[in-house]
Amino acid sequence: MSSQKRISRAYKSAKRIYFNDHSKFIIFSDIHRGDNSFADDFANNQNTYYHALKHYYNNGFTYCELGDGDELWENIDFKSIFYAHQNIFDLMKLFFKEDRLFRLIGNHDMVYSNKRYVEKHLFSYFDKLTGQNEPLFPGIIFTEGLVLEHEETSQEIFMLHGHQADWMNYKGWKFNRFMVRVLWRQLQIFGIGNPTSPAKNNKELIKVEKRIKRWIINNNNLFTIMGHTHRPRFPEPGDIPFFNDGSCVHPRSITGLEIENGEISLIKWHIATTKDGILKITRKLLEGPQNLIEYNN
Ligand SMILES: [Mn+2]
Repeated sequence: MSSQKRISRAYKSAKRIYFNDHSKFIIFSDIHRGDNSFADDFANNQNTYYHALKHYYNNGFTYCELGDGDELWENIDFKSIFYAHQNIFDLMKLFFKEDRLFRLIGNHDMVYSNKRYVEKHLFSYFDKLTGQNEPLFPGIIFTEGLVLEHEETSQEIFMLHGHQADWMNYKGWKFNRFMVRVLWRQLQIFGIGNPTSPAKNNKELIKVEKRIKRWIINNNNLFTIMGHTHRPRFPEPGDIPFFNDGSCVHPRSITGLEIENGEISLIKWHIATTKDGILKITRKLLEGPQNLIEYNN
């Protein structure tokens, strides 16, 4: 199957929800939550991410996580990730309970396309304090795509992880996972990255972006958001409407896309130092806000 067909399939099988100008969404991807070891790229940003997510929870946002949320190549089971970042999962649980959490499949958490795996590992967890199984995300369904459809304008916003445009990470994900487990995890501790990842390989990154842009053009310039490459993208109205939220494993920050008041913005959260030397987590607007409807052409 070609990358174009795989992207179309992600679109056709996407979960669809309606939204309006009062809806608020925060879009993150590529969090790569790990086990908090030296190989856990996310560990540096865990406080920043937790603080940002709490801000969005308190302010009524719906959380769209566009894949690679959990790092299941380096970590064989979800349990070690869960206990390393339980505060984050407690927060995600609240989003889920209120029907404000949508999670997509990425190549690092492709096992979530297996419903039995999800039921076994994500529906509930063992609470070490109470000694009982407690609900985590009971009934959660991971999809390849998510489409937001505007109630009045019918404008569609299509979200996917993006590995559908990347053969080695779609068809070859089991081989890549194997290489990461036996080889790259060890090298990563010494600062050497995995060369099959488009996040670490510019040529691959450009190819993946080209394929998705071609699909967008062939599909009537559909407003599309993905992650996977870890490279934030925020086009001007009139350009190909290809957005990327970036990742949560940048060395010192996390990036994401906010949708609020019918507008989209690219934001980053990072740790800044105040005049008196206090470390403070702050939100910085990088691009926008830009009216969604202006991308409708
Ligand atoms: Mn990915």
